[in-house]
Amino acid sequence: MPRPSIPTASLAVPLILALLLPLPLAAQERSPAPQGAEAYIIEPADGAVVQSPVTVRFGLRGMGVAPAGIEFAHTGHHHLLVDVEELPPMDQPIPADDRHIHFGKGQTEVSIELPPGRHSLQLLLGDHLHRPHDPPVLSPRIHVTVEGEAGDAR
Ligand SMILES: [Cu+2]
Repeated sequence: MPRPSIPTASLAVPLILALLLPLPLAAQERSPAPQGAEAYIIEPADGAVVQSPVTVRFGLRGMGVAPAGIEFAHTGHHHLLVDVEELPPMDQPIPADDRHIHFGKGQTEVSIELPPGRHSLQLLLGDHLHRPHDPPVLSPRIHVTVEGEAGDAR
């Protein structure tokens, strides 16, 4: 049976590409944040006792809000971290799950369902590629208590 011959050159090109491509991406510099840029939670107040759904309003000083995918200096979009104890790595795109909520359309508030009990909320700005800026624009972490009988929401 004749064996198919694989020309080595055709293999070498994709291999070289595969080796080279991740490098420029990984080495891409993070978007700079201007000095004094600040993210903060306008509402609710730290320590507030609230009812679900909770309206969270996002504040940003010294930078602008732009939708994800739009590369424009000193802008970004908000990410709401809910009950996140350990911050995600600051040199990688912010994870997207129910504790790391992306507002890629440039939203500046959300109404979020939270079960009764104590929760933490924190904002982290991400650039057009969902990466934290350099330095990261991270709000203080606040805590709220959602009213309701234990077991109400589950
Ligand atoms: Cu994002």
